[in-house]
Parts: sequence; structure tokens; C-alpha cells
Amino acid sequence: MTNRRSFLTGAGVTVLGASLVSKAGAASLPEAPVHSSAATAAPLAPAGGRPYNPVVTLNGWTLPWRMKDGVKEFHLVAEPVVRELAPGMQANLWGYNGQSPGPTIEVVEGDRVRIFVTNKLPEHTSVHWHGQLLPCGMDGVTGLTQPGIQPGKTFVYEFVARHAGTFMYHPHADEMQQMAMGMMGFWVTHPKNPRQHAVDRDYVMLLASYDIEPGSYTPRTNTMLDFNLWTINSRVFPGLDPMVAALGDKVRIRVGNLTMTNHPIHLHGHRFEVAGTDGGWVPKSARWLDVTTDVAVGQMRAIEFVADAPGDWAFHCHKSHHTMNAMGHDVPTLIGVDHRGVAEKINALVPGYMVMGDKGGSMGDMKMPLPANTLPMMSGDGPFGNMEMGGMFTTLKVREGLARGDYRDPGWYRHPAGTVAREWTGATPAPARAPDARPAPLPAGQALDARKPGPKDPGGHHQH
Ligand SMILES: [Cu+2]
Repeated sequence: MTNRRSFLTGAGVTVLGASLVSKAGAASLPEAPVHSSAATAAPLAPAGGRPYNPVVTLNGWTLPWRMKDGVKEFHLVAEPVVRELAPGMQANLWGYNGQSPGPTIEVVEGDRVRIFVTNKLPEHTSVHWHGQLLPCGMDGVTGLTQPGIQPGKTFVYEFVARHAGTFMYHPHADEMQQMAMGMMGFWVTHPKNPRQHAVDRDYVMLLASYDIEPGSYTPRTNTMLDFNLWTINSRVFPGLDPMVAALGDKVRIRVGNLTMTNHPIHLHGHRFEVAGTDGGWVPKSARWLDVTTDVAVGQMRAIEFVADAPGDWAFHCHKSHHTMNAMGHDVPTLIGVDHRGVAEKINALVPGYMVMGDKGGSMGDMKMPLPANTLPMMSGDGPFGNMEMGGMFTTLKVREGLARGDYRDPGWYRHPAGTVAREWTGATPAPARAPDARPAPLPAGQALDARKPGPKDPGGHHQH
């Protein structure tokens, strides 16, 4: 977990600016801040322009901008980055301004926006502003609406952020490679009226998946489906910060999906409404209560709820393989297999060989030797032991009396006496059982009734 100090100071933000671009262009280009830390940055209050309630990018940050002649100017730099997925694992990714995902861009409905994009990748790129209503030539589709931005070149995009909502940005150039390498970012257009759709805490996250072989650092970019790292903002549990809310806060969590499968996002202890989709806000009359909502590929969903239950609540994708890290997805099921003898024999040949999974898959307390730069499949120390989680998992920590704007990890929840599940130590009456389910022995001379398809019986009915 991130330590508290690096969180609030926003440590790691530096400004490179002119060193990134040619001297001739430097005078007219806005600075390109970079962020070197994977800590969650404090919300970036608007330094000018119209007011809005800034969002918090979990384990990410917001891109500062400058106002020039009434236009909000941003500078994105597409470049190779090193991202810590969780303590103990670094990945060689591509991203923007020092991180994957790139920084979140925040503007206000009606703002004229100018975004400079400098390409420091070894191949051409472009940026598509996913979900925006804009002039076709600003849509960022290489070959269709613009030529690719060649390495070393800077392009400029300009449009009006026409409607409030939740958006993403990503390349539309060599997409399979560039998105598999982590090129993506979040975009929030705030309503003109900051009281409209106002919440107390507004979290944003992008879902991305990677295929990084244990022991290596660079994603395999040709993988189609079999990814082994399922990330929130290019982080995996236990590398994800908790989301924090004061008891009674209205909370919004915006999720964008740039993986190649859907993610049923599930929150414990609360009921939420899907308040925003790809196209904007959902009318109140069209919302219903949920505890899980599916975010399909390419979609954005904004869920809203009142944090009315104190505690440490799990928040995760409900596909169980998406809350695990790289190791162990392809091992056979060994539940119930007695392989004591086998283990002894193999041990003679391979000292230290360990039999895995004969009582289930729980490996939380096994301290297995792992290849370098590889996370355990499931880990994370909680107040009651190992959480056996990885991937798309974090917590929502709801606490009484948290100050507005306090996003620090409040530590583990202190449960009121008598409210935690506990071992039963009283008498255990014998449970009622069904009659013995084992098959009765066959009477002597009777043949076994077997189900076997034959040529005269293509349907596979009984044969005697
Ligand atoms: Cu998932």
C-alpha cells in the first residue's frame, strides 16, 4: 500500500517542459508535467476557469493545464514508461507523461480545449477522444481522419467539450500493440453548474489487462484473450489504494473498460445506481438499484451511492480469475487427489517439489519461491490474515467523521463488539443427513447399466 506521506504531497510530479520538444516549438507549447509515483494524487483543484469538483484517479493523477486566450491547453507525451503494478513487480509499458494510464484530463462542459500530443514512441501514434462529440477531423483515427503522428512529431487537437460526462482517450494507431502496452487515459467533462450531479467523492478508474509472463517485464502484445494480469489503472491488488469515504458521503465511481472482455464490477455492503453511461447521465426515472454492474468492452459506467455503512468493503470484478495475478491459472485441479506417494518419488528427483491444491486452491499462506518480478497469484495481508486476492480488487473504506478532502488510508476498520463472524464453540448437534448415497452392490449375475452411444443409437440412449 502507498504510504501516507507520498499521497498528499503528490510527490513525484516534475515538469520537463522544454526539454521534450524542439527549441523552436518550446515557446508555444505548454509544459508537459510527468508523474513518477504510482501513489494516488490528491484531487487537482482548478487553478482558473470555471469551478468544478475535481475527481480522484485511483493510483493516478490529473494533468495540469494552462489557460491561453480562453482555451484550456494540455500537453500529452506518448512514451515508454516503467509502471509498478504492485510492490515487487515493474512492467515496461507505454503510456503518457511518465505513467500508464496517462493522466486524467478534466474540463468543464463548454470549454474549448487544445491538446498537444508529442510522440516519443518508436512508431507512429494518434489519440482518439473516446465518446466526445467533436469535428470529425479531431477524432484521432489514423488513416481515416489524420495521418499518424510520427516519432518525434507533435500534433495538436482542438475542440469544444460539448457535454458533461465520463470519457477515455487512447490511440487509434497500431491499437492492438499500443493498448496492450498500456496507452490509455481517463477524461472527465464536468457540468457547467458545479451543483449539478455533485458528489462528495468522485473516483475514476480504467480497466486494462496485460499478459506478462512470470519472470519477465514486457507484455506480450499479440495475446487475444488469455491475459494474466487484470488491472485497475495499471495496478493490481495489493498495489491498489483503498477508496475512502466519510459516513454519509455521496460517492461516484467512474469505470472505463479498455480490456478485451467485460467486467462485472461488484461493491459490497451498499446498493448503487448506474448514474452515467457512455452517452451521458441516466435520467433518475430510468435508474435501478444494483450491487454489480457489467462494464462491457469500450464502455464507461458511473455508479453512485451513499456510503451509509461503516467498514472495509470489498470492491472488485466478479470474474474470479480477474482477482488473481499471473501465477497458477493453468494448473490442473487436484482437489481430492491423494498424491502423497507421488510427491515422495518426485522429491527424490526434484528436491523441494511441493504438491499443490489437494485440499483446494488456497495458497495464501504458502511462501512459494517466485520468479523475479512476479507477484503471487493471490495475496494481501488483512486484519484477519491473508486476503488471497490480486488483480481487480480493492476496498471502499467508510468511516465516521472523516474530513472533507481527506483521502488518507484510515487503517483497518474497528468492528463494534459482537459484529464479526466467529467460530462457534458451543455444542454441535448431529446434523440431519440424507440416506447414504453410495450405490448399492449389484446382485450377483446382473450386468452394469451403462450409458454408451453406439452406431444404432446416435442419441446415446441406454444400452444393456
Ligand atoms: Cu473482470
